[in-house]
Amino acid sequence: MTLIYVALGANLEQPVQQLNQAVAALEKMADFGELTVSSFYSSTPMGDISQPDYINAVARFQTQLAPIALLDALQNIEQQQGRIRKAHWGPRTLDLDLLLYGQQVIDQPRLQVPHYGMKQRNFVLVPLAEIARDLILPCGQALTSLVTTEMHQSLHKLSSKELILPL
Ligand code: ROI
Repeated sequence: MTLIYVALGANLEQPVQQLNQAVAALEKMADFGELTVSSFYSSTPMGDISQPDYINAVARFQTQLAPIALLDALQNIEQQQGRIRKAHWGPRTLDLDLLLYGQQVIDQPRLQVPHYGMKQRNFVLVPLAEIARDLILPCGQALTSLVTTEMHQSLHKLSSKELILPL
């Protein structure tokens, strides 16, 4: 059994609903105990392509799946939610990125864990720190040492009202 973290992101086709649906699908995958999910955050798009703001969150659960089987399962959920991805770094209906698989370091053509971009991405680190304050990354770095005040300021945590009304 391994504790894993997944980053969720969406900026098309009612992103809040996309994330809620993805959380429900991940809950079915969680083997024992509960799935923990962070607040939802709206974030400005990273990258040069002009596109709508994203909704981002991070989820944690236990799994018995091996890393590649887990990746397949995550991609399956993306497909089921009609993943549209027009361009690399372009808008998408749903993105599920495996951030951490226990303390393992994985470097395979299809899968790099820890996720290559996570240390630079406020929309990953802030929700991750919300549910895993004391996390130490496989490289030995404490998560708290990576999260800055500016990172918090550039994200907007969605209120319960915003979660009910479609954005
Ligand atoms: N930008 C934000 N803010 N959130 C994302 O989830 C996200 N995902 C991406 C790129 C296009 C890099 N930009 C993003 O894949």
